[in-house]
Amino acid sequence: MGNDTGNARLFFALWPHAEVRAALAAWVHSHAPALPGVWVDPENLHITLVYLGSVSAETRHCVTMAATKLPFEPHRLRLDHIDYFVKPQVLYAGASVVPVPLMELVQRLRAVALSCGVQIEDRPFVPHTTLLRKVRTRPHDAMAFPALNWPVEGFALVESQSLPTGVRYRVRERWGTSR
Ligand code: 2AM
Repeated sequence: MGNDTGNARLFFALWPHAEVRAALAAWVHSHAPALPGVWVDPENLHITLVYLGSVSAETRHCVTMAATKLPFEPHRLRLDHIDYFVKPQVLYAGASVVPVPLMELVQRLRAVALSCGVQIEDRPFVPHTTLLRKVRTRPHDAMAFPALNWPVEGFALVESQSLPTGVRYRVRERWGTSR
Protein backbone atom coordinates (compact mmCIF):
# COMPACT_ATOMS: atom_id res chain seq x y z
CA MET A 1 0.00 0.00 0.00
CA GLY A 2 1.32 3.45 -0.79
CA ASN A 3 1.82 6.39 1.54
CA ASP A 4 3.35 9.86 1.38
CA THR A 5 6.88 8.70 1.99
CA GLY A 6 7.10 5.25 0.46
CA ASN A 7 6.48 3.69 -2.93
CA ALA A 8 3.07 3.79 -4.55
CA ARG A 9 1.59 1.91 -7.51
CA LEU A 10 0.52 4.62 -9.91
CA PHE A 11 -0.99 5.09 -13.35
CA PHE A 12 -2.30 7.94 -15.45
CA ALA A 13 -5.93 7.44 -16.37
CA LEU A 14 -9.15 8.88 -17.67
CA TRP A 15 -11.50 8.91 -14.73
CA PRO A 16 -15.19 8.82 -15.69
CA HIS A 17 -17.93 11.24 -14.74
CA ALA A 18 -20.74 9.77 -12.65
CA GLU A 19 -22.97 9.35 -15.74
CA VAL A 20 -20.35 7.41 -17.70
CA ARG A 21 -19.55 5.29 -14.66
CA ALA A 22 -23.26 4.56 -14.15
CA ALA A 23 -23.72 3.57 -17.80
CA LEU A 24 -20.75 1.20 -17.67
CA ALA A 25 -21.91 -0.26 -14.36
CA ALA A 26 -25.39 -0.75 -15.82
CA TRP A 27 -23.95 -2.75 -18.72
CA VAL A 28 -22.02 -4.94 -16.29
CA HIS A 29 -25.11 -5.51 -14.16
CA SER A 30 -27.22 -6.55 -17.12
CA HIS A 31 -24.63 -8.71 -18.93
CA ALA A 32 -22.08 -9.95 -16.44
CA PRO A 33 -24.31 -12.44 -14.60
CA ALA A 34 -24.28 -14.53 -17.79
CA LEU A 35 -20.48 -14.35 -18.06
CA PRO A 36 -17.71 -16.12 -16.16
CA GLY A 37 -15.31 -13.70 -14.50
CA VAL A 38 -14.92 -11.14 -11.75
CA TRP A 39 -16.72 -7.83 -12.08
CA VAL A 40 -14.64 -4.69 -11.76
CA ASP A 41 -16.00 -2.65 -8.86
CA PRO A 42 -17.94 0.25 -10.43
CA GLU A 43 -15.90 2.68 -8.32
CA ASN A 44 -12.73 1.38 -10.00
CA LEU A 45 -13.85 1.78 -13.65
CA HIS A 46 -11.40 3.88 -15.68
CA ILE A 47 -9.23 3.98 -18.80
CA THR A 48 -5.51 3.51 -18.21
CA LEU A 49 -3.39 5.93 -20.24
CA VAL A 50 0.08 5.03 -18.97
CA TYR A 51 0.87 2.47 -16.29
CA LEU A 52 3.83 3.54 -14.14
CA GLY A 53 3.92 0.71 -11.62
CA SER A 54 5.48 1.04 -8.18
CA VAL A 55 7.39 4.32 -7.95
CA SER A 56 9.19 6.26 -5.22
CA ALA A 57 7.89 9.50 -3.69
CA GLU A 58 10.58 11.32 -5.65
CA THR A 59 9.42 9.84 -8.95
CA ARG A 60 5.83 10.56 -8.07
CA HIS A 61 6.76 14.19 -7.50
CA CYS A 62 8.63 14.27 -10.81
CA VAL A 63 5.71 12.91 -12.86
CA THR A 64 3.23 15.15 -11.05
CA MET A 65 5.27 18.27 -11.79
CA ALA A 66 5.83 17.27 -15.41
CA ALA A 67 2.16 16.40 -16.01
CA THR A 68 1.14 19.78 -14.63
CA LYS A 69 2.99 21.43 -17.53
CA LEU A 70 1.30 19.42 -20.27
CA PRO A 71 -1.13 20.98 -22.71
CA PHE A 72 -4.54 19.34 -22.69
CA GLU A 73 -7.27 19.55 -25.31
CA PRO A 74 -10.79 18.52 -24.21
CA HIS A 75 -12.42 16.04 -26.59
CA ARG A 76 -14.84 13.14 -26.75
CA LEU A 77 -14.12 9.46 -26.75
CA ARG A 78 -16.73 7.06 -28.05
CA LEU A 79 -16.76 3.63 -26.46
CA ASP A 80 -18.56 1.54 -29.03
CA HIS A 81 -17.93 -2.17 -28.57
CA ILE A 82 -17.13 -5.01 -26.21
CA ASP A 83 -13.96 -7.01 -26.78
CA TYR A 84 -11.55 -9.37 -25.04
CA PHE A 85 -7.81 -9.36 -24.34
CA VAL A 86 -6.53 -12.93 -24.45
CA LYS A 87 -3.39 -12.61 -22.30
CA PRO A 88 -4.74 -10.65 -19.32
CA GLN A 89 -8.11 -12.41 -19.74
CA VAL A 90 -10.21 -9.28 -19.47
CA LEU A 91 -13.45 -8.22 -21.10
CA TYR A 92 -13.56 -4.54 -21.92
CA ALA A 93 -15.48 -1.73 -23.54
CA GLY A 94 -13.35 -0.29 -26.32
CA ALA A 95 -13.19 2.61 -28.74
CA SER A 96 -12.80 1.92 -32.48
CA VAL A 97 -11.45 5.42 -33.05
CA VAL A 98 -8.69 6.97 -30.97
CA PRO A 99 -9.17 10.76 -31.03
CA VAL A 100 -6.00 12.64 -32.00
CA PRO A 101 -5.95 14.70 -28.76
CA LEU A 102 -6.09 11.48 -26.74
CA MET A 103 -3.25 9.90 -28.68
CA GLU A 104 -1.22 13.08 -28.18
CA LEU A 105 -1.97 13.03 -24.46
CA VAL A 106 -0.78 9.43 -24.17
CA GLN A 107 2.41 10.23 -26.07
CA ARG A 108 3.09 13.18 -23.79
CA LEU A 109 2.43 11.11 -20.68
CA ARG A 110 4.77 8.41 -21.94
CA ALA A 111 7.42 11.09 -22.40
CA VAL A 112 6.72 12.34 -18.86
CA ALA A 113 7.25 8.84 -17.49
CA LEU A 114 10.49 8.35 -19.40
CA SER A 115 11.79 11.79 -18.39
CA CYS A 116 11.32 10.76 -14.75
CA GLY A 117 13.14 7.47 -15.26
CA VAL A 118 10.07 5.21 -15.35
CA GLN A 119 10.29 2.26 -17.72
CA ILE A 120 6.99 1.84 -19.51
CA GLU A 121 5.60 -0.81 -21.79
CA ASP A 122 6.07 0.12 -25.43
CA ARG A 123 2.90 -1.31 -26.91
CA PRO A 124 0.20 0.38 -28.96
CA PHE A 125 -2.33 2.34 -26.94
CA VAL A 126 -5.74 0.64 -27.02
CA PRO A 127 -8.24 2.78 -25.10
CA HIS A 128 -10.43 0.49 -23.03
CA THR A 129 -12.32 0.17 -19.80
CA THR A 130 -11.90 -3.23 -18.23
CA LEU A 131 -15.30 -4.50 -17.11
CA LEU A 132 -14.58 -8.09 -16.09
CA ARG A 133 -11.36 -9.84 -15.10
CA LYS A 134 -10.48 -13.55 -15.01
CA VAL A 135 -12.58 -14.29 -18.07
CA ARG A 136 -10.79 -17.50 -19.05
CA THR A 137 -12.00 -17.78 -22.63
CA ARG A 138 -13.20 -15.34 -25.27
CA PRO A 139 -17.00 -15.12 -25.17
CA HIS A 140 -18.46 -16.85 -28.25
CA ASP A 141 -21.07 -14.32 -29.17
CA ALA A 142 -20.60 -10.66 -29.99
CA MET A 143 -22.12 -8.65 -27.19
CA ALA A 144 -24.32 -5.64 -27.71
CA PHE A 145 -23.02 -2.40 -26.27
CA PRO A 146 -24.90 0.89 -26.57
CA ALA A 147 -22.32 3.43 -27.75
CA LEU A 148 -21.23 5.70 -24.96
CA ASN A 149 -19.82 9.19 -25.35
CA TRP A 150 -17.14 9.87 -22.78
CA PRO A 151 -16.38 13.61 -22.49
CA VAL A 152 -12.65 13.77 -21.86
CA GLU A 153 -12.25 16.94 -19.84
CA GLY A 154 -9.16 15.97 -17.95
CA PHE A 155 -6.90 13.18 -16.81
CA ALA A 156 -5.74 11.87 -13.49
CA LEU A 157 -2.88 10.30 -11.60
CA VAL A 158 -4.35 7.30 -9.80
CA GLU A 159 -2.98 5.09 -7.05
CA SER A 160 -3.74 1.39 -6.90
CA GLN A 161 -4.11 0.19 -3.33
CA SER A 162 -4.35 -3.42 -2.24
CA LEU A 163 -6.80 -3.53 0.65
CA PRO A 164 -8.12 -6.59 2.52
CA THR A 165 -11.38 -6.02 0.63
CA GLY A 166 -9.61 -5.97 -2.76
CA VAL A 167 -7.92 -3.52 -5.07
CA ARG A 168 -9.00 0.08 -4.76
CA TYR A 169 -8.05 2.90 -7.16
CA ARG A 170 -7.78 6.40 -5.73
CA VAL A 171 -7.42 9.59 -7.74
CA ARG A 172 -4.42 11.49 -6.35
CA GLU A 173 -4.12 14.36 -8.88
CA ARG A 174 -6.36 15.76 -11.61
CA TRP A 175 -5.57 17.96 -14.58
CA GLY A 176 -7.67 19.56 -17.27
CA THR A 177 -11.01 21.26 -17.05
CA SER A 178 -12.73 18.60 -14.89
CA ARG A 179 -12.39 19.14 -11.17
P1 2AM B 1 -6.37 -2.43 -17.58
O1 2AM B 1 -6.17 -0.97 -17.87
O2 2AM B 1 -6.36 -3.29 -18.79
O3 2AM B 1 -7.60 -2.66 -16.76
C1 2AM B 1 -4.10 -0.57 -12.67
O4 2AM B 1 -3.46 -1.78 -12.46
C2 2AM B 1 -4.54 -0.42 -14.08
O5 2AM B 1 -3.41 -0.34 -14.95
C3 2AM B 1 -5.41 -1.54 -14.59
O6 2AM B 1 -6.51 -0.94 -15.17
C4 2AM B 1 -4.54 -2.30 -15.58
O7 2AM B 1 -5.12 -2.91 -16.69
C5 2AM B 1 -3.56 -1.24 -16.02
N1 2AM B 1 -2.27 -1.81 -16.38
C6 2AM B 1 -1.64 -1.65 -17.55
N2 2AM B 1 -0.46 -2.25 -17.56
C7 2AM B 1 -0.34 -2.87 -16.37
C8 2AM B 1 0.67 -3.70 -15.77
N3 2AM B 1 1.81 -4.00 -16.40
N4 2AM B 1 0.43 -4.17 -14.54
C9 2AM B 1 -0.71 -3.88 -13.88
N5 2AM B 1 -1.69 -3.10 -14.38
C10 2AM B 1 -1.50 -2.60 -15.61
